[in-house]
Amino acid sequence: MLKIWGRASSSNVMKVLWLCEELSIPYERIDVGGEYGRTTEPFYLAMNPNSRVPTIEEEDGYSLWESNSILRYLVATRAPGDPIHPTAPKARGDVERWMDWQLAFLNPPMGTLFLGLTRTPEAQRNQAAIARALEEAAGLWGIVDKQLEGKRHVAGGFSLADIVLGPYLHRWFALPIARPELARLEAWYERLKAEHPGFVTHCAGELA
Ligand SMILES: N[C@@H](CCC(=O)N[C@@H](CS)C(=O)NCC(=O)O)C(=O)O
Repeated sequence: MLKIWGRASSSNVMKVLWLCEELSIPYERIDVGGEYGRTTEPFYLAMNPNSRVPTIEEEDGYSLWESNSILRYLVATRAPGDPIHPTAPKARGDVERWMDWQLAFLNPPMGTLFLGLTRTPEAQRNQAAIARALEEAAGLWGIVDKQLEGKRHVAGGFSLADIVLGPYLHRWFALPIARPELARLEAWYERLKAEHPGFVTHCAGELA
């Protein structure tokens, strides 16, 4: 059976768990990272030299890290041709650019906001950095809001683009911050909750 190494509170692990639910992929998840540690032990470093989660491990010993690469790999091996990761080059490009955008643009300010406001004691918070991240993230979510004009999903039909943005979308709406009104973004968030039980189970819980 597929092994998923990583604590369920990690946004990058959440993406993988949600995809497994969408595609009915059986797996065993093992808690590592954060309070569970173990990611600096030799057996883990041999699979993932970054000491980060998630890492997946196949029965034949093959292992893979980088959550978005894991998503592509799981579709290719478990559901090749599934529209969740389109094969036509332009449709695939439309999905993959949001996957890269999530890692390159959205992740840094959302990481600062989430870690700053949940895992850092109030007295130790860098309020200036949090304010800058909030402004930056608001601009980025504004781009997604505009992209959603006349659409139910970020890129064509439901796809990996929705999955990689989902955990951060939930945090955006769950964090105690002053958000600009972005009606299409909020409607998409509500749609994901109503139509994707895997999103609710794995990505839209209490912030921890
Ligand atoms: N780009 C990597 C980032 C992985 C990453 O930074 N994971 C975080 C959790 S979201 C982590 O491992 N933090 C340390 C830990 O949990 O011990 C990916 O997408 O998989």
